[in-house]
Amino acid sequence: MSNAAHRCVAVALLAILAIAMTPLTALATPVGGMQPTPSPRSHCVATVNGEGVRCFATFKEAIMVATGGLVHDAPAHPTDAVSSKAFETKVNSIEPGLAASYLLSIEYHCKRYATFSCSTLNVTGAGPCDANADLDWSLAYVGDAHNDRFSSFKGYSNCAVRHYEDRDFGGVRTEPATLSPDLGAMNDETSSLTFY
Ligand SMILES: [Ca+2]
Ligand SMILES: [Ca+2]
Repeated sequence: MSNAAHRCVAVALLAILAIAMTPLTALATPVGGMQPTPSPRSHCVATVNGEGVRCFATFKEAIMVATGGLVHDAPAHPTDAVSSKAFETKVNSIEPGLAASYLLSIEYHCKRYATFSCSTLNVTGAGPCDANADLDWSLAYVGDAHNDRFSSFKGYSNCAVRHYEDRDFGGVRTEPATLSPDLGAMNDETSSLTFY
């Protein structure tokens, strides 16, 4: 092939690539630079005994319910909860037996706990996790609205969390961990959880 023919092929390939890339770029850039509006009732609370899922318009409300009313001043944005030492200390220092509900983990629909419109599932139990490596709590199904959605998480109340691909603790599973900014191969796969 001549140099000119090589150039033609290269230009044609670049043109195809440019066309293929256009929709991705458009998707990544919000129209007019505006942030998307979070959907209402996008912060939910699930209890490990399978009582069902309750959802709230704000993260603050969800945390209040998840902690039995004891933590009423959570950060407005769930992204800030991850980096707030004050919030973590408040949640983790609730004595066993004091509250009717303990926050076991915050499961984020987005990676790195981020993005303006990130929904959360706040999983609760009747007590914190204990100091032993044994199983303390389990949630056999995260619910239709949260199934195959989690991308990052942080454990609370002394809990390490294991994520399972299928409901009832089946399929691929992660090792128990206290947090992960990116669930990697398990991104958007989790259907059930256990707490240690
Ligand atoms: Ca799944
Ligand atoms: Ca344990």
